[in-house]
Amino acid sequence: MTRQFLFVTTIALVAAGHAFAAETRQNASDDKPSRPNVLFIAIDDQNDWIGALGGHPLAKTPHIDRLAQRGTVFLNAHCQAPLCNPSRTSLLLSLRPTTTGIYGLSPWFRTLDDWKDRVALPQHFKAHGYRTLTSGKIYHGGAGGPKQRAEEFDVWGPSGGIGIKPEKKLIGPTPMGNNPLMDWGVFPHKDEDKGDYQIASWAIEQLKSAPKDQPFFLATGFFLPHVPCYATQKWFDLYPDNDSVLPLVKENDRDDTPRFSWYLHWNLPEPRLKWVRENNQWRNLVRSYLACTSFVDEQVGRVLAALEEAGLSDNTVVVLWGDHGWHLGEKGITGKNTLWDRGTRVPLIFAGPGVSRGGRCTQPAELLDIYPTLIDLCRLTSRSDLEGISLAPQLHAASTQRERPAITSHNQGNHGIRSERWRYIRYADDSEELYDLQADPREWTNLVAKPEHAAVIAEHRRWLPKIDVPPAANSAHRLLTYDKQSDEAVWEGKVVRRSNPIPE
Ligand SMILES: [Ca+2]
Ligand SMILES: [Ca+2]
Repeated sequence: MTRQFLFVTTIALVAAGHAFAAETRQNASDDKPSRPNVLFIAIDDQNDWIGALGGHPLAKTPHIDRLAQRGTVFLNAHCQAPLCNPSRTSLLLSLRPTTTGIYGLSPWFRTLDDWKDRVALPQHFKAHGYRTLTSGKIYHGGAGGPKQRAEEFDVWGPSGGIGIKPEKKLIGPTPMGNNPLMDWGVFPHKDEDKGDYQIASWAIEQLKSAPKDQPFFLATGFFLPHVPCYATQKWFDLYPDNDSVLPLVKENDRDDTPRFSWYLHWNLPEPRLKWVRENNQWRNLVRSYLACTSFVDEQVGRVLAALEEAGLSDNTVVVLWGDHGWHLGEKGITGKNTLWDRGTRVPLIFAGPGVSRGGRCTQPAELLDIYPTLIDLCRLTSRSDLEGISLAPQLHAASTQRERPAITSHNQGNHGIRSERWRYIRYADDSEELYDLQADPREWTNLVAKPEHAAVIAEHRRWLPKIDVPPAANSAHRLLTYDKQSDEAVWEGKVVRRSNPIPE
């Protein structure tokens, strides 16, 4: 954070404040139609295994698909960080992790002097007269005590989460510490006892009782298909119990990825492909993830049905997003923390006033674009301190070109640049990858050494973040740092050397 950047930001905020005051006065005196409501739906660890996105041919998500038909779906949308806390912080502030230094699961950005007073997306809506409500997982972790929480949203519903769970792990001990979250499978229970069912029910109640004279910003954050992925038999029955359900993987796919690519997920509780295969868990994991995705889809459907029944569909902007992707065997791993499409590509769907029906946009889009897009759709005062760019032109006409690619960063110095056709990755040690998604949608063949692609590589390098700050104070969990001079990487406080075997 440079002094100059802070100064410019302060000027911009003051200017925005004046503009807002002027507009508020104007609104009080005219009778413009009231602003649309916002229904803001987050799904944790939801990759592109959604019918409308085509990431998995068997994925059954009829309710989300219907939302996509009613609105516009971004087929090339990517998170700014492949991990909960940095991705959500980026989305809610419209700032890149490389600007805030939030790369790990902590800190909470409000604990940092630079960002403690930053106006987050729901706060900007509150400042425009909206009633703001939240339940489930929107920010990563709670916002602190009641006083701090009231600063973020007016009304707090249930926190959701796993809900009912088995007394002990279903799949037995997993490698790298037997983390209790690393579990999945068929578990008999009632859907009603799940955290996600309960937050959907709460959201439905809020829609039914929404005051008519005040617009709302209602945030609903689903936990599944984040692990542990428990579901009842009926959800598993949607998917074949044979190997046709498995994603296509290439054996030895990592032979042409740089060693540094392993450092981004060096030692984690999420098992490798080798382990899930050897322990007969691959198909069970894939089916569990899909079953939980379909379960969440049903909860989304319940909320959308309530929106319709309350007569609010025509005056409510719905945005649905996932915070990052998830591997289920591709590139030899399960879990997040990668810069490939499986780790970065997410659902991003808008519907409602100002959004074309049936739009399918293949232009690169970023989750931090949501903030300025909602400002546009709801005619709020614009802000000059956001790093996102409004998607309103694409919501009007999906084929409208975007100049900027989607950029994902995972710890300082590691960036993925996704254009309409290509993915370019550069790691902190300067190693690189290049994929032609048109010819190679699974990113199996790293083309970076091919001289004929020099121009493409140069064009993508141009988009590497110019601001690329080190981790913020008190950063922890899934943190990687690298010192070029000594060629020393440090993963979660431990030095990783070139000669260390890759952990399994
Ligand atoms: Ca997540
Ligand atoms: Ca490969």
